[in-house]
Amino acid sequence: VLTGAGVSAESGVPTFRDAQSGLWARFRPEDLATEAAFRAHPQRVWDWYAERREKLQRVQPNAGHVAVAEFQSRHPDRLTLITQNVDGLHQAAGSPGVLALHGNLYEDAWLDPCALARRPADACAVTLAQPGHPPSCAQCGNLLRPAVVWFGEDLPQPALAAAQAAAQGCQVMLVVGTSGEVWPAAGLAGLARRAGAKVVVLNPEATALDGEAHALLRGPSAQLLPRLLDF
Ligand code: BV8
Repeated sequence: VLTGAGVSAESGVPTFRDAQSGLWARFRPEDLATEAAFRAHPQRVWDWYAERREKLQRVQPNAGHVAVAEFQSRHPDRLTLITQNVDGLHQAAGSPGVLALHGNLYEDAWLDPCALARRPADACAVTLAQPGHPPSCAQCGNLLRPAVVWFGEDLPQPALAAAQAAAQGCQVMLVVGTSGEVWPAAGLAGLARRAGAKVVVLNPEATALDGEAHALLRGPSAQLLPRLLDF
C-alpha cells in the first residue's frame, strides 16, 4: 500500500495541494518545504512546521488508517505500508514497519555539521528557541530543522530501497490518496506494474498515476479501505 496526504484528509489534515489556509495562503508548499527557503527565512519555515505540528496534536487516525493497521495485524507480513505522509497517523493507528519516505514531522535534525567541532553535529546543544526563531545551538549557532525530506533532498535510502523491493515483489499495490506528482515516490506504482503487480488507485479524483492502474476506485479512502481490507 502506497499512501499520500489524501489518506489523512478525513482526519481533518489538509492535503498538500489544498489551498494553503490563512497565513500561508501566499506561499506554495513547494516554496516552503525546501532547504533554500529555510536558510532564507528560517523563522517563516519553522513557524509553518510548528503550526502544522500543533494542528496535528488534535487529529486522530481515521477508519482508513485503522483498516490498514488491522489488516497488518490479522495477516502479518502480507502488507507493506509505504507512505509519503509525515503526519505519523499510520504509526498512531498501529501500523508496524511504516516506510516513511519523506521523514517525520515530529522529529528535528541539525541543519549543518557543528561549525566548532568540525564533525557531525552531535556536540550541538539546543538552546531555548527565541520567539519566532528556530531553536539553535548556543555554541555554534547551528539551526534545528524538521526531520522531513525537503524538495531537492534525497529520500532516506533504506526506506526507499525497501519500498522499491516491496513494489517489485507484490501481487497487488493499492495507491491511496496521492496525486502522484512527487517523485521518486510516484515512480513506485509503475515499478509495481512493470513487475507484474495489479495496481489499484483509490482516490476521489483523477491522479497522475491513473494510467498505471488496472482499476480505479473513485471515493474517499476512509470509506473504501475498510470495505476493501475487511477480511
Ligand atoms: C528528490 C515532506 C533527488 C515535507 C514532501 C526539479 C528540481 C529538484 C527536484 C525535482 C525537480 N523536478 C522534480 C523533482 C523531484 C521532486 C518532485 O517530485 N517535485 C514535484 C513537485 C514535481 N522530488 C524531490 O525533490 C524529492 N527528492 O527527488 O531527490 C534529487 C535531489 C536533488 C535534485 C533533484 C532530485 C523529495 C520529495 C519529497 C518532498 N517532501 N514532504 C513536508 O511535508 O513539508 S512531499 C509532500 O508532497 C508531502 O509529503 C506529500 O505527501 C507529498 C505528495 O503529495 P500527496 O501526498 O500526493 O498529496 P497531494 O495533496 O498532492 O494529493 C492529495 C491527494 O489526495 C489528491 O489526489 C486528492 O484527490 C486525494 N484526496 C483528497 N481527499 C481524499 C483523497 N484521497 C483519498 N481519500 C480522501 N478523502
